[in-house]
Amino acid sequence: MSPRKDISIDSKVDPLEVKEEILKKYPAKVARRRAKQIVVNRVESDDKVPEIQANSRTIPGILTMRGCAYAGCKGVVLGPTRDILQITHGPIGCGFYSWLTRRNQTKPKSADHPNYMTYALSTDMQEDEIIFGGEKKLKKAIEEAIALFKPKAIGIFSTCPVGLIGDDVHAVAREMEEKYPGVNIFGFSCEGYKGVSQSAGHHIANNKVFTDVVGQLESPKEGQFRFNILGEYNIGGDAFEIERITERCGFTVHSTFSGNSEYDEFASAHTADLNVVMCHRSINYMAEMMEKRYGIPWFKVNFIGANATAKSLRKIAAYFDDAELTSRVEQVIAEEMPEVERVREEIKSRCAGKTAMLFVGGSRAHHYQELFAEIGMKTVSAGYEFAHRDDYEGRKVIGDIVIDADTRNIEELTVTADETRYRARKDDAERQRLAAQGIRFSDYVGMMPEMSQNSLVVDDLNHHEAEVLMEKYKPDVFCAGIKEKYVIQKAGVPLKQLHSYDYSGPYAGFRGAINFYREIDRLVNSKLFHFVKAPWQESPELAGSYAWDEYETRVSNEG
Ligand code: CFM
Repeated sequence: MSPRKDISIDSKVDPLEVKEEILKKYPAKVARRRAKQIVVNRVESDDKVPEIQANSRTIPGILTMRGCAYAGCKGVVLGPTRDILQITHGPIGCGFYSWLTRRNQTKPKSADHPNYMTYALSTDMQEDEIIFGGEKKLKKAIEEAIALFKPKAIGIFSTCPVGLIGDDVHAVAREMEEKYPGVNIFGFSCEGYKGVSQSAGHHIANNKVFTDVVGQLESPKEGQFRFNILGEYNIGGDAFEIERITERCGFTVHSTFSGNSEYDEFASAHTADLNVVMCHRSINYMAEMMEKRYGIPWFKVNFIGANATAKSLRKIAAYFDDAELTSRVEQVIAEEMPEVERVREEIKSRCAGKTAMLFVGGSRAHHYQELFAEIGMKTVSAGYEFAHRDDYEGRKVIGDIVIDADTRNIEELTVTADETRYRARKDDAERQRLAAQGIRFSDYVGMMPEMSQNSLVVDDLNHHEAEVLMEKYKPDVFCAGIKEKYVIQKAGVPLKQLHSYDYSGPYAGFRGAINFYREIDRLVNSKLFHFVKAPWQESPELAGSYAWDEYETRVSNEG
């Protein structure tokens, strides 16, 4: 990640004015709250950036881009694992909508290895269960699933009604495990309402995988330089490209949490010698807990962007400190880069100076700025849907984050060193040697310190705000998801989906960078979007005002 803080955005748009324009439409109370989540970026010498409010409840009535805790747990963290049988305990809609929609891919090691990812298993809760309880039906579902699939492990995922009616999925898991001792059965209290967004579901998933899966098997993979990749989910085949590169370099990726992964890899992940973290938001908990219990250090990497990929490979090589490994890594970079550079130069000539906006999840809005910068494009505005302050401002602010009731709702595990299996992988001298090479353990610098001065950072963006941003900045491309895609494109701005990649990918690694450059080139240089006229541009819109504001004014005038 190259610092870009000295590049000011050369634009006629005043971000403060844009902020005012956004807030103008809101009732006073809403405007006050949203003002704290919309920040003009200022990077000071020590990477200090302004405070942004994040990970707080969305104001009712606002059309947020966020998802739920169930989505974060079942869909995001566990979803890409192919041989943990996943049962959604709840009404059928939750299971259906989390069925393959994320485009995480997988490749079983051989034809006889199981892959349950194409299935959607649900207890299909009905009114009867809502009234009389659903535990019986869940037990039946587990027995049926074991008879059909004979899985090693089963995860039970709770949806909102489970918590509301009080079904105890953990008791069911224990009972079923006693009955079927060969199957590891565990439940997740990831009811959709559990947090303010899917971020809560990440934490719940991390906790359970850590307590019930990691450490269950002592079967290290062969290889001298073994590490786990945390927070890489193989969307559009990203993990395949990362595996291709790391294999060429001579590394052994022990387990990916959780792209293209399987149960045994999770269960023995504690035997690896390093954890590298891609998506900090979704899996920092696991990295921290594995370090405390097993002594595995972690640092942040980024395989989005060719330069970032090269930098990350060098960082991992430096950690293992082996001359032969280092020269192999250099050789791979030297072989991969010429093609990347050839395409990059060609595309840069057509894309340089154009502008992008990124509003995605909890890490991609940061990582993808790297790819845009490589083809000379500027990120004028960006934000996360559900990230926390540390993802914006860097982990240095963790101590200052006020823990509210919503966060307290999610269990924070107390983890201590494992009596027999704790093994510090690096001593102080080694850590100092690596620190001298710029390797910062247990750290994430955050998005804002690497963004341009005066760029506009918006947390939990909504439709109204997106419309103002488009009108004011007229960006050449807007990156978000399917919920935003058609509203943005009808307004004449191309939208690139950075969740599902619009049925394309991979975008990680060297080949992924080439794919991305080419697609962005086609999007921003297409004339098509300029001919688009949205229905609301041609016929007048209905306008409304907030009765509450008028009422408040009247009351205060009368009072
Ligand atoms: Fe991490 Fe993700 Fe993301 Fe995320 Fe997600 Fe995703 Fe995302 Mo969609 S784990 S935070 S909850 S990088 S599903 S693979 S694209 S919002 S930016």
